[in-house]
Amino acid sequence: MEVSLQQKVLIIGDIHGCYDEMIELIDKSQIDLSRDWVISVGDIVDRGMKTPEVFSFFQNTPHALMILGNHEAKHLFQHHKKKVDLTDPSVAIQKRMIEPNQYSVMLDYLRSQPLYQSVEYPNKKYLILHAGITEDIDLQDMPLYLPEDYVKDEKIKTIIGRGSRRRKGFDEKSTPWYDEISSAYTIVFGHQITQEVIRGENKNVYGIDTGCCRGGKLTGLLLPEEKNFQVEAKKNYYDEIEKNYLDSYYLEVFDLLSEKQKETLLQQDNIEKTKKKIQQEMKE
Ligand SMILES: [Mn+2]
Repeated sequence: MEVSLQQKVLIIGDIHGCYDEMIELIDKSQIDLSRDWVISVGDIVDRGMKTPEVFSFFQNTPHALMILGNHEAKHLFQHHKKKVDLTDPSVAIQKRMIEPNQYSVMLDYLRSQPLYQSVEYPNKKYLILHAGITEDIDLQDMPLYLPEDYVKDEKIKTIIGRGSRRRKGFDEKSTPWYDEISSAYTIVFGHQITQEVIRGENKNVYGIDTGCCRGGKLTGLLLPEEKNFQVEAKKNYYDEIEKNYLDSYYLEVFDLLSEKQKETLLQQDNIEKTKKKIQQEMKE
């Protein structure tokens, strides 16, 4: 979208249900939502306690936009496939915290949100996406919306951050994509939790997920001045959810299994394996 230099745009990192911190951040930035804009880098759902409130804010505020993150994609994909991914508790946990009608309204809303969003000032342009891009991804041939069976599309998985920890440019071994990328845009992204904002080798990116849902900070980048605003998390919501929901999640999942699956899982080895898989998946 094109904006004038008189309009401010506040881009907010992964919110993950941290509604109170989000409102505090917007207040702190002093933007005027009758003229200025708020844009989320995606992952408004899961982890935190107030996803319904965050969702209502984006749905009901004309100048608030969001793009999709890997967590929104998980919800849409599992709904489309009509099955629960047993190794991934975040969707099941979130569904317990939101009223079923509102959940289906939320899915409809998410389905129509884009995978990326440009913000073009007269003198500089920005591209907002959730996880990142590697050089072989040309936005010209990227779809703007998430196809229902997107898990077969490596380009979409890259931009949205599905399976990131195993991807070159995103894993711990290779050079991070944001140190190598060259683009006509300054890229603003979330997904990767760091203590401080990521600027990359060439200072042409802003990575703004500072882990609010895990007790870190919620970061906003205010354009056109490129000024950071931050709000401290009120608590580590992720830990709390793990404590309160994960054990009952195991039990619930166990109930869903067939007799044969139960038998297999009851061999100590497999329980440990499954738990490990679940914990790994929770990190993403
Ligand atoms: Mn996230």
